[in-house]
Amino acid sequence: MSKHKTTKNQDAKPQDAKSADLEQNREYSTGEFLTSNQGTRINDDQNSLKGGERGPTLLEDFLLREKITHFDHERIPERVVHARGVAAHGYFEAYDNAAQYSRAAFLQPGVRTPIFTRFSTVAGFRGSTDLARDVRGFAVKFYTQEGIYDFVGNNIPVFFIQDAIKFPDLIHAVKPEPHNEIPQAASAHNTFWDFISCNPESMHMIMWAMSDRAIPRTLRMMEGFNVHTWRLIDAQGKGRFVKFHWKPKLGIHSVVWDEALQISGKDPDFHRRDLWDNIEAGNFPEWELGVQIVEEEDEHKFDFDLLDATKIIPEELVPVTIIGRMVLDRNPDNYFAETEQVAFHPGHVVPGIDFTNDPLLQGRLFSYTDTQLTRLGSPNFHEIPINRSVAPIHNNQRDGHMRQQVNVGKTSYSPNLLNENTPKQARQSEGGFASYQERVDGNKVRARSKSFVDHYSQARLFWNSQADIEKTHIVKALRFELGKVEAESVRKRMLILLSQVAEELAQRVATGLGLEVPAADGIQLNLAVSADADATALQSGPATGKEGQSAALSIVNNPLNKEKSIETRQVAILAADGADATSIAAITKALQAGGAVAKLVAPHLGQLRTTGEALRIDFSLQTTASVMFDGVYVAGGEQSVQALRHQPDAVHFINEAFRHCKPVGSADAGRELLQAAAYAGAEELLKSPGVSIGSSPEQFVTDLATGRFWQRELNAEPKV
Ligand code: HDD
Repeated sequence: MSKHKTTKNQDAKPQDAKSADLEQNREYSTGEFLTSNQGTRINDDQNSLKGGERGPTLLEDFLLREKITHFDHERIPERVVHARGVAAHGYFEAYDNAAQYSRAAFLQPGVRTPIFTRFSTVAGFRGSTDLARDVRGFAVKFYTQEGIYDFVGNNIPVFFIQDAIKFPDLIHAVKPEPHNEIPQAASAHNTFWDFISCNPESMHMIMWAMSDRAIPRTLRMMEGFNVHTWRLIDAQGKGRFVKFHWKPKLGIHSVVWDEALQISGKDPDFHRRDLWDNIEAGNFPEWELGVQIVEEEDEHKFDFDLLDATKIIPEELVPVTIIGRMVLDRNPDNYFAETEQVAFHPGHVVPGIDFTNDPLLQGRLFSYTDTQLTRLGSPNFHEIPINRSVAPIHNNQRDGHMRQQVNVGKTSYSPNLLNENTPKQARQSEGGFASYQERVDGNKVRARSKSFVDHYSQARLFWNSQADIEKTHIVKALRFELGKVEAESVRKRMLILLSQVAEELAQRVATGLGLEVPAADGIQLNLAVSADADATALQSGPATGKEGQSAALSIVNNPLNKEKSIETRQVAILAADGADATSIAAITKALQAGGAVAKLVAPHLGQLRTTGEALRIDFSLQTTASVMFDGVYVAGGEQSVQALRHQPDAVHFINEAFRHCKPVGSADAGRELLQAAAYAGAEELLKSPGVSIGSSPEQFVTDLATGRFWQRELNAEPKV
């Protein structure tokens, strides 16, 4: 049963400062009378007021009018990007080493700060699928004692463009096309790739977006980045450059594209449900916060510009130091009030954190408050409970739509004599924010720095760092996406851009498209230049001589995935009536011991007759599918196995799990079902790694911890 109760004397909600603050606005209705918005108790909410039982409704009916009017205005504009999201409450805890880099109060040793984290997809509308190939937003609101700090990042460490002035173009290109509003939540269409093909600065980001990073297994198993280089200021006022990373405790995991397509139909709320269910079950998602620190004097020691948001700092060059952790431990009470109305802004900073001149960041600093005025309707959006700071607010900003605060007194200006010249400015020693005094010197120009021009080297580093299967997935993703593009001119230009990253990549994609890779000679690849610019000077040469690798860029080889765990993994136990109770008990016990979740899936719902006690069935074959699970295990019992053998849904279940390279196991008797299921020939399936028949449940658990058995895919389609 849900832990969310509607009465006030519920089991104690965790009373961190923000939860206590929200309590002022919570409404509990259990046992209460129904009232109008004015507090008048309602006697009849089923019938409108009429002139006679069969007569017209009267304008006098204030209850009808109030109810319908409120309903008519229930919707607000969805976010122009990141419309689809899901969020949870939790806390951030600073480790002892954080304070050496920043004087921020929430980074002092052991300080625990309430947070609210919202994950999102970027392109789809609010009702779109969770499993779109897309960047995931990763936004964390810290309710610190010094005011709100917002971390507004993504699960990918770079971005498509280098300057914010291009953001509307990028988003117009990726959103559904304007004439027919097709396609929903997808980049696989003409306008997106048209834009990209003219805009080589996107190529590094494209590599990430076409990789499995863009289709996470769950939101709990992805990294988070604040993309730009930021600045941390320590207690002595010394500034350092910083890149932020969230490192997931459960490692980084993804689904495969075919699986994502199936999930979008079977359960478009897959990620949202996973986050909700795991928090309800007490499996609190956790990330550690890491920083890459660069001393100011080292700003120019790299072969890329720290201010360029299309570049990472490879972890081999500057290691990530872990400085704290975030735990999500409470679901919101109300989706609209919290998840929809939360308003993030990269410009919400506290003393100890400051900006850099990254031109993408600089433009963002304008956009986020501006967009809330349309979305939330008033400059008072900071008063909405989820946005409200736990640090007190005193200033001379006044009035506006829906003002909640009742400002007492007659002064609303500064300086003044009538109110002791307060509210007063705070010295830095009193917590006052003072902008970092960076020296700025230059002509006023609309221009791109030449140090931003190399567009392919890091894209190539990413490609080189991928395992074989990851390269194959990138090739397949590009074949899919460009295959959906109708304009051959765009496909060809994209092949040229890919050839600038890696010839092998371009060739493999071209084979799938049935095209040759055109020569790049004499073609102006970068069309994103100003009218008077020297386009040649702004043209990036192909990536050359960069054959390095970085394990942190791969999922398969990622250091975060070294620890093999089955925690919170979902396994389907396939069974029909007559199943062997002992085999079900053994596998369930083994899975639960490692923290995985076993679900009984059978041809029908209700109770499963077994050789022992009857068991409650979690899903019928009609209400779930193998794509909902990380592995499948066939229960023993001749009668059960024979029944499943003749169920196309059961056979398909195994086939699909096998095709998606998941562990497939069975008690001894299950062999026959697996043989019946083998789409690529029984022998191949039965001998494949990750298929365990009649071995101990522990073997299946080991396979589950391994995750996916990619060799199957590489064997099945060796030429991709
Ligand atoms: Fe943005 C929302 C992340 C570039 C303009 N952005 C938004 C959200 C995230 C990001 C996570 C959703 C926050 C939420 O859950 O409410 N955005 C990024 C990152 C970027 C980035 C990591 C590049 C490094 N964004 C960016 C640019 C602009 C915007 C360059 C405009 C110049 N973003 C917005 C916005 C949104 C937004 C229009 C829509 C809803 C909102 O702000 O509150 O202002």
